[in-house]
Amino acid sequence: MTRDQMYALWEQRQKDRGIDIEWVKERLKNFKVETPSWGYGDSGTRFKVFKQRGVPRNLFEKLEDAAQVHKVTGMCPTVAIHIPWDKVDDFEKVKEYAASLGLKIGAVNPNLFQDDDYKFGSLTNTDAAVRRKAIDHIMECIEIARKVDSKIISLWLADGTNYPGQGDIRARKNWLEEALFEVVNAMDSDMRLLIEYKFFEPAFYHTDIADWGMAYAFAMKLGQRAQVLVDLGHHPLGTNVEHIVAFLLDEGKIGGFHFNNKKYADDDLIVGSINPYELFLIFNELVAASLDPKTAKTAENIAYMIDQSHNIEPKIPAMIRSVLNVQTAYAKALLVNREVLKEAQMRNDVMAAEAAVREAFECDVTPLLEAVREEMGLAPDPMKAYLESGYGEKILERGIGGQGWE
Ligand code: PSV
Ligand code: MN
Ligand code: MN
Repeated sequence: MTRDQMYALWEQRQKDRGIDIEWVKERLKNFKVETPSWGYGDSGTRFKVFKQRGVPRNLFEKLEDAAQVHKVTGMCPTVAIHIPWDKVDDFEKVKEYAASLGLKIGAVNPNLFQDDDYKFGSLTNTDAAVRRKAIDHIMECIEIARKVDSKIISLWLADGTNYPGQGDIRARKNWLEEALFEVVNAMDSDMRLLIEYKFFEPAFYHTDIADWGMAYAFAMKLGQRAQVLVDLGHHPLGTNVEHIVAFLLDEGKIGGFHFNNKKYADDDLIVGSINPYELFLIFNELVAASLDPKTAKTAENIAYMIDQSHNIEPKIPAMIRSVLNVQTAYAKALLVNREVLKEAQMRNDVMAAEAAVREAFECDVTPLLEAVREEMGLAPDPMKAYLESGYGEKILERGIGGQGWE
């Protein structure tokens, strides 16, 4: 059977299920995922960083690698940066170089965890001078965001304590609140502060922003410009992440995602490699919210981002795999027949409601994604296109010991 014949069969099946394929295709063509500059650099565990040959030596080369991911997937036109890892003298030049590669700079991530001064906390340090230094660093990131036309400051804090009694939890909360108010007030009205939470690590007793509720409480107090960022690796095992997503969507307080996957904790594995059903169920909530007038605007403004560490796998293929797995989960969520689901829910038909969701997950979306890519002028198989491009071999001349963790 030819690809066209397979697609025709697939389309007929979906039409018979009551799915509007043109709408699905349109949504897929407009979908974007941001990749992180640090995902192209060397990374590792606390035990070892395995240096890979060909890793970018600076931000410009990270952008070149990111451009390859965008070239084959057609859905990654922005790149998140991390300061000071990606600090350069001239950010105008970065903006121009990104544009020449068909890219833009996305979220600017301050680094408040790799300075000796932050040993006992950054924004929650007992020493006012250290808190000032941390605030000033975020202010510097706001300036950089202005220079590269970015509207997002994405904040993850490593702050926390290792032992009961080590810190005054409420005092730290108040220092943090004070700092966040100063930061948000310095931001332009169309900028957003995305507040990321994480339940442990590097702190092992208490973390100052440990869960979505704490991030939400801060975001509520801070107003319009502050929202919560959900990183899929930052919850205890068993957490119903799609429930958190649905709740935050309804509150208008979810601003972004860090996609990755976990088996145990913050494993930062390839998206969808361990639990693709969870990823699909998250997109199921996002699609539902995008169709509800109450939540459509919030859903529309979500920054989808990858946050991964490729410790043993080649970085560009790992990034492509993640992006494609995100696209697959989204495509499947678009195939849920929402009327059938709603009716089943309203008559409390547990089996039919569960089936309406699962049935979409079980659909093979390969023919759809191949067709969408062809209509976008892309190769039907982006991974194959990248592997055959020769880029992976070409960058080996950069040698070993590019930018990344020590
Ligand atoms: C550390 O847990 C982390 O993975 C956070 O998720 C941040 O988003 C990322 O590093 C970059 O700072
Ligand atoms: Mn993250
Ligand atoms: Mn993380």
